[in-house]
Amino acid sequence: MANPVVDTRLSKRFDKWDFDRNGLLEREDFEQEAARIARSFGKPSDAPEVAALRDAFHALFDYLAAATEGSASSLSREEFEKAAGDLIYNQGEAAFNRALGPVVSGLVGLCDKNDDGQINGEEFQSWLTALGLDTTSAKDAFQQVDTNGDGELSQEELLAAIRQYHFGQLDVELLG
Ligand SMILES: [Ca+2]
Ligand SMILES: [Ca+2]
Ligand SMILES: [Ca+2]
Repeated sequence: MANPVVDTRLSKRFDKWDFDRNGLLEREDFEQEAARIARSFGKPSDAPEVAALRDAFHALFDYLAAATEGSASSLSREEFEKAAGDLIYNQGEAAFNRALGPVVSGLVGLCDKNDDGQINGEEFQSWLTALGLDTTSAKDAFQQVDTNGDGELSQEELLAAIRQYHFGQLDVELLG
């Protein structure tokens, strides 16, 4: 399954999530990432949407840690790439959606200003900004993720785009 684009993307994801740059992914790193995203949306740390995103990142960490044979409290780069790679390439879409769904739903919760459960063009701009992503091609990125073309990004479309990104089938970054 190995392919250079795909490996680079997982490795980049590791660097991004290793918040304290100690070469290991820990629960604390995932918590910091959730807090950083919440801050960039200007949400207080005790807001329910922030708690939901933090819980989702915790659950994702626990999932990945449980999938490795070594220590359950941290993941080396190799362990992360193996566990995340297995989830993405071997376990199928349903397992991927179970693991990443809460994170996507937490992000939608923070971003969804008009509270309709979907992300429109304006909300998508704030998503990209909060995740530290390039907004210059936001319009093009939006259209690629909006596969049914209804002008809204559903959670299903966002999840599918994240999975395709890691398969190297789509060049839209959604998680930073
Ligand atoms: Ca770390
Ligand atoms: Ca919305
Ligand atoms: Ca859509």
